[in-house]
Amino acid sequence: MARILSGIKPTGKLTLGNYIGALKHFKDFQDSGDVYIFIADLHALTLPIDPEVLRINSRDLAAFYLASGLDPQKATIFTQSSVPEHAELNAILQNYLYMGELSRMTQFKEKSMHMKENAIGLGLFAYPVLMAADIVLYDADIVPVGEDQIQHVEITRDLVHRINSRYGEGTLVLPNYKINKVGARIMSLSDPNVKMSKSDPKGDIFLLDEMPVIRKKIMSAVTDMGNEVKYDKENKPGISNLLTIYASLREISIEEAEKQFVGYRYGDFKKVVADTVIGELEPFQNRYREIIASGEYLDRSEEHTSELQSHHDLV
Ligand code: ATP
Ligand code: LTN
Repeated sequence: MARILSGIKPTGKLTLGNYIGALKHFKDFQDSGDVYIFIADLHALTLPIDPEVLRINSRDLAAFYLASGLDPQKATIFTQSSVPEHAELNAILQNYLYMGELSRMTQFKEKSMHMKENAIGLGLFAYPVLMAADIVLYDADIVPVGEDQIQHVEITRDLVHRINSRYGEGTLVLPNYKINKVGARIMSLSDPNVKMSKSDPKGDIFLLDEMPVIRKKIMSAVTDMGNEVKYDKENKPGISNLLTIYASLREISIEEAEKQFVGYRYGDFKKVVADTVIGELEPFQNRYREIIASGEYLDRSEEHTSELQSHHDLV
């Protein structure tokens, strides 16, 4: 049975990008695979964060995992920091990834670009080492992520090759990333040339936005001056992004989505996209609220984590 592992950082309010690129798909693996989904709170420390905010975000993220349809009877949901082996293996693996390759990581370059050198934490630079530790610790075969995380899974693969050639084939399991054909990179609604990201909230749809707010954001999404609903990332990045959002939520191809909107004006097209996003997020939010109100699994998550520790000989 394949082992599937992924995580999300509890750094802020989750966006529609996180949902479409990652969260929505985790449950798809739980009937056929051995699924481990965690709250990447150690990764959240790589940029400054208030401890109380981190605590609230982590609980919220656990509720989002459940609301997305992950079933704790089928999948193991846990907090990264409560399994000490993540940090232990991180300390070992840091000897096997090199400064040169870490400094080429796009995420590091983007996040550190506007920071003063003496304010960039070592953890931000070494972020992929901890992520590699997360992955190899569980012998994960498949790592479902959005497009921006491919590079980090690839560096993990380099590390696995390196370790296996040094210590023998099969020492570590070689993971593969899994991205969705449609929706692996959702762009900002206010600037369709930049990624929708929870730490850069301009133009984002947040998973807990109220329905009228979601509608307003989509209706005012930046588009081009044309009038044809067509996928063309170069010349129509805004329309292409909305088509991607629509197609991924409807689980159809971009071509099928394009066909549905032949002859539509931009305003009418946006209205259908807004209805679709609302149709998805309204029931999701209701489930989230029920989970938060009942507190059941959230309060038991600590117990769950210690069970995990005793059941698995992880390192
Ligand atoms: P931050 O802005 O704090 O770096 P983020 O929004 O990029 O956060 P992560 O916790 O880094 O969120 O990502 C969680 C998952 O969501 C990852 O698998 C990531 O690839 C995916 N993801 C993030 N943003 C998008 C996006 N705009 N489109 C598709 N997938 C995304
Ligand atoms: N870096 C990831 C979160 C993450 C992760 C992982 C994803 C941390 N460890 C291991 C998959 C596997 C991100 O989404 N920013």
